[in-house]
Amino acid sequence: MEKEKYYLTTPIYYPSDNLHIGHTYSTVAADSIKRYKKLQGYDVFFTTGTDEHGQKMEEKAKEAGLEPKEYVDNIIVSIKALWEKLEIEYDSFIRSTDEQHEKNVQKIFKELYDKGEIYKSEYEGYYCTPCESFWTESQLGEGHTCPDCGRPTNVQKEESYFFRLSKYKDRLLKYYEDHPDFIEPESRKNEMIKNFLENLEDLSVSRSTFDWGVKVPFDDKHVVYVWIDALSCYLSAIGYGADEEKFNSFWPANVHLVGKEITRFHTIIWPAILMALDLPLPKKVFGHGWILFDNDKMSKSKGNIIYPEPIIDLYGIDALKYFLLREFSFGADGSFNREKFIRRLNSDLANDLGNLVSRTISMIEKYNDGYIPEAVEFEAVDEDLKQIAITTADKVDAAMEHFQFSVALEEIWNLIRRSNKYVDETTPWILAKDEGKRNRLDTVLYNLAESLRVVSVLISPFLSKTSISIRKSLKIKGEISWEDAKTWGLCVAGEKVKNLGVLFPRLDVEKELERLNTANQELIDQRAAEKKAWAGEVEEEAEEVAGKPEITLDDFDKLEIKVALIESVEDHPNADRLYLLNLKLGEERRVIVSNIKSKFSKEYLTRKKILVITNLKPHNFRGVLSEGMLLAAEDEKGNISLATIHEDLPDGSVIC
Ligand code: ME8
Repeated sequence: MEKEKYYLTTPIYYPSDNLHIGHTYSTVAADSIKRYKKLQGYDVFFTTGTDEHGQKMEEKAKEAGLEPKEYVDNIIVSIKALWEKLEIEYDSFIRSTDEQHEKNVQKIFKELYDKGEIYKSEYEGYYCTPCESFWTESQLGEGHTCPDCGRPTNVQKEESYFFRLSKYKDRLLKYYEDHPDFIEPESRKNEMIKNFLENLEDLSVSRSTFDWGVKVPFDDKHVVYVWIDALSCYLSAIGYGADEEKFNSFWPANVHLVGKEITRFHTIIWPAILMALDLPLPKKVFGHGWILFDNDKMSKSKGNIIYPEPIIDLYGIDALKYFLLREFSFGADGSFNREKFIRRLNSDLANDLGNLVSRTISMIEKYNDGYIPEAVEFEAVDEDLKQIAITTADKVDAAMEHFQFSVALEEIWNLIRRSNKYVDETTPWILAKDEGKRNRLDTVLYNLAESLRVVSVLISPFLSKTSISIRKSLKIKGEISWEDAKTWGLCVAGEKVKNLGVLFPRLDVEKELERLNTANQELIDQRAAEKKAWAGEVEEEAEEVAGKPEITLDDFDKLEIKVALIESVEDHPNADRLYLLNLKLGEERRVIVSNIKSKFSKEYLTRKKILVITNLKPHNFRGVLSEGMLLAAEDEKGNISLATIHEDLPDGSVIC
């Protein structure tokens, strides 16, 4: 039977070499959803990517002294490396500069224009450059600031194409009503209706003040508004315009995961565009909260950015993923705090999960030579454990229906804690002292192994590395499925367990705070140093392009440049690549040595009038004294043109 398709996306990120843990939030969540749905038997397609056009990027590239494409190409490498480090299982990394995508954006724009959904007019409004958004006065924050990012806006006027967004107000409201799960969490839906839908105006969808974007196909003075470009990436990634079968099998998306500040684009602009294109709408847009640092927004200028890399290097991917998904409620803002992070690692990963794994495996080793025993003698407490174990998956499902990761993990940890309690209740170390309790001991050990196996399935979408370790340790072979978490008795008696050592060591809070802080600061410093070195290089290059340092007229006056007639050309007797040019400058005769042999023939040069610096200190080139230097222009490819004069002035004339 064909698997049901499930299409899921993260935002299409602005290329930045500075992605912090906040940026990893959507991606870690999406990766978990992908693994969870896959385990349930869905054919999942997960898209992420980069949103590379726009004025901001054009400016950044300029600052870096690069062409925009060259600039973004460099950054993409670091973004992909981060996703690889986090073992993110995406299926498509779409770039808004991909050729097919650019074609799609033009096709979409033209289709909307042909349908009368886009028209040309003039725009005057408050423009926020970082957000690349125009705002009306009523939408602005205090002091004419951008309502999205809080930064100052400036008034700009330009000719623009407009999308008839205002006419979609009623259809959007009706869609929200008919599809109560379209916007989650619920609070964001109310915000959208109250803050944005009520005063919906037509949307400016082209820019003519910068160049770095997809050209409007029928008016190349304009580039397409970055948000149309970026949102359409969701379509391009699954074959829009190229592979209709694939596209139709995955569209509409099941869920777009986005940060709260871009929910508006995904729940108002995007559905309206799709309605105008007669395409079905995504089933859900989930606007998650922001991760703050100690309740403050993370920013480079505040120096409070928390990078994921040091956390992964010190504690592993699963520790970071667990903290992000467990600590914060996905829809709300949350604050990262190092101490909270370490304490949670200690309590949940070391004490609860790590402890259950190590106790179970070491007791099987100690009391049964490492072999999983058979369960033969049951008591009420076993049934209690079993019931909790096999019903946890349903509880996780209920939470995951609304992407409540923290609730889902809390349910799994209830089972882990219940299993640890089961050890304390059944006291295997006492049973082991009494040969008559052998069957009971075997049953307890089997149940513990089995409960751990169920845990390994349940945590697999969220802590995939740990899940694999546990399964290896219990010798669970083959693929697992979500159903395995609802079934009791799949551990095979007689298999020999493998001790993999400590999965999550207990951490000394003070010591780790210091280590974590230092590692993060080192990365901040290293990145700042790299930026500085890079800026230095760019400056040097710019200087080269801009030319040599300023000179005064007096400096220039020191040069003597004259018109010289090349009377004849000879090969240098001692150097294959050099010519000797015999020059006539009025009454005077001179020889200069020149390296233009590979560029010009003797015939070409003979009888040419050229410009020569005549007061240059003579220099001996391989035994021939050169009395001056000719002037020529050279381009980047090494093409040379000799400097000469247009008027037919006599040789010996002075350049002034
Ligand atoms: O907005 N906590 O890209 P982007 C949680 N290109 N999430 C955070 C965060 C934080 N501290 N900081 C950033 C864009 N994010 C557009 C998207 S989609 C068609 C175009 C999230 O790189 C932010 O909320 O600025 C957003 O969802 C994502 O990172 C990418 O942001």
